[in-house]
Amino acid sequence: MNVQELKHPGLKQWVEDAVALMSPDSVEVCDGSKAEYDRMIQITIDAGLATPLNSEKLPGSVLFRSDPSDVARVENRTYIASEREEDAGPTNNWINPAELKKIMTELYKGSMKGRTMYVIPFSMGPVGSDIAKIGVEITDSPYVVANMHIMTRVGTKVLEVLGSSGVYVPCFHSVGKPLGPGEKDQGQWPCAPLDKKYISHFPETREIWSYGSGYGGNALLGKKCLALRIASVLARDEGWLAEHMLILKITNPEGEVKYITGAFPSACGKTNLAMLIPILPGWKVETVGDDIAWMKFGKDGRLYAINPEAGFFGVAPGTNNESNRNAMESCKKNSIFTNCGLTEDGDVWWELIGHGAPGKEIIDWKGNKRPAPQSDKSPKGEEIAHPNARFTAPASQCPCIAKEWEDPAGVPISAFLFGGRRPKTIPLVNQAKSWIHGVFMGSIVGSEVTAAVISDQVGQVRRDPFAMLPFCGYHMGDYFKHWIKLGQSHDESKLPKIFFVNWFRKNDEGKFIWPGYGENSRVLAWIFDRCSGKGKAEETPIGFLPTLDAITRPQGVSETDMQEILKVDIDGWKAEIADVRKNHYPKFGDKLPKELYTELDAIEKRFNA
Ligand code: OXD
Ligand code: MN
Repeated sequence: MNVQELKHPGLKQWVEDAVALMSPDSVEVCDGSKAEYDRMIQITIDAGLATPLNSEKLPGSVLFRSDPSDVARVENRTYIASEREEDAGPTNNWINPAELKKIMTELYKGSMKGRTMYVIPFSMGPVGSDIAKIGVEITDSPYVVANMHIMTRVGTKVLEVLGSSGVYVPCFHSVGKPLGPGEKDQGQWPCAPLDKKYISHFPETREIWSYGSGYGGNALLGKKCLALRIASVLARDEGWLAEHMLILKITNPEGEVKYITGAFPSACGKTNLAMLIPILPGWKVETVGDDIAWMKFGKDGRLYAINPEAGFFGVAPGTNNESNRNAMESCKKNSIFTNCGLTEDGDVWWELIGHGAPGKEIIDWKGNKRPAPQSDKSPKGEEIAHPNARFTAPASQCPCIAKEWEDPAGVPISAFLFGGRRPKTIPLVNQAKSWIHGVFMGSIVGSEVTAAVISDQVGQVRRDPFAMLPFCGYHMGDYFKHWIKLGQSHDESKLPKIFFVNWFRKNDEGKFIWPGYGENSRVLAWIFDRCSGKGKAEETPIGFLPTLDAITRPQGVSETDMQEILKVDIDGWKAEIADVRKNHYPKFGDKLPKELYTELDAIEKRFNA
């Protein structure tokens, strides 16, 4: 489709203005067809950016290698440009919106020369769902178009819902690498240097402007930018929740079904939990979403969640048939791999994939030939796949996708989980005493830093409230307030119950006590039962903990181990509370709701009682 055929006058004008600013050689409005996807992939293959993979092992799949300077989300180049700095809050970067638009307009001038501008109408959530939102991304990257095809619903059907006056979130994206006459990418991933990259959000006008990066959340603007940063602002204003949460469907042996959502900071096994294979006989766990949940109240007063995405953008290293067989199956075909190793037989390889690589050589993520690894580990410090290498796979290919994953009405949520990597103190599972206590739990979520995140802070606990720190489009203190307000304005008995889980407790030798993965279904079963008013628990100063016999023990976990991970570590909690009081809550200044200090005081008092 060409721009002239657009039926929405505002959208047409916006595209025409962008064309005048960015000067692409040509413009295409995406229709979302398979033919279009195939064409995008062919364009990237012809430009030397994509390598087709072995058509028997990974049919319809390709591998990309990005520039080494463009391998992850760039949090220090990500901006919440609200009118007032205090509305962005202390945990977001801020630039005055007019000033930022001026800087970026200069960068966008002629930035698409030599390239095609693609106009991608996309829906976050099933097309036409009341909970869904429409965005339109303008990009000069066919890699982005292909990824958006998998991660969102794209094309003509979205324009039909938008009609001639519908509301959409306008999203600009340019890789920031115009081409001179006759110039081609020739295998060189196009992007701009770090100090020219901007991932900008304008919360009042609900706009997204991204420049200089072609990678992941910086460029696939439906995901973190729209579905979390902008949507969190919409949710605050409209009385719903846009959260960094997976969505699970759980069925017990009696056939009863419950849905739960869960927020975990990066590197805590969220995708693995979203696709868990339960070891408990008779229990079934299915996936509705692995990263983001949008939740609105139904007429019955319950919260209903949709997964706004249509695919998985999963971290490859560490994914194998033991840790996540369903993810391995999901990316067996029609998938896009980025920054993985390439084996001699045209297969992908990454650290902890579960096997060595065939043949003599392998090509690493930087395009260098290296000796093929015999085991599933690379030489230390010389990864063959980048630690943030990714697979983009259609959710519909997931063997455990729930049949209602695209239900436009969403699924009713019974429980929220919060979690993090906490080697000490935080028990295996703990149920909040009330909504406000649960909000308190969410506000202090923390996770031990692993080498994959920030190497110079390994072992320290980094607080990441609600796992939203990099994704909240406004002041986090106001975000806490929004959660508290929802509790106050709804019938608490119909709200999800809140739990804190921790699969990562370690013993004094530094070994994990709890085996995790499928064994976590033992904990999910207790949570499920608690939501039905069952499941044995004991009230403690920190919340409801399972009694020792309430959760069956996995092999290799002794009764003493179980006691250890289910007890209240009084000294550890006192230190935790002191840390929150001294180092965490003060960051939010006077926007930190007083109700949270009241919770903190109450827990402290219970210890001293
Ligand atoms: C992600 C993240 O990539 O949370 O989903 O970092
Ligand atoms: Mn995420």
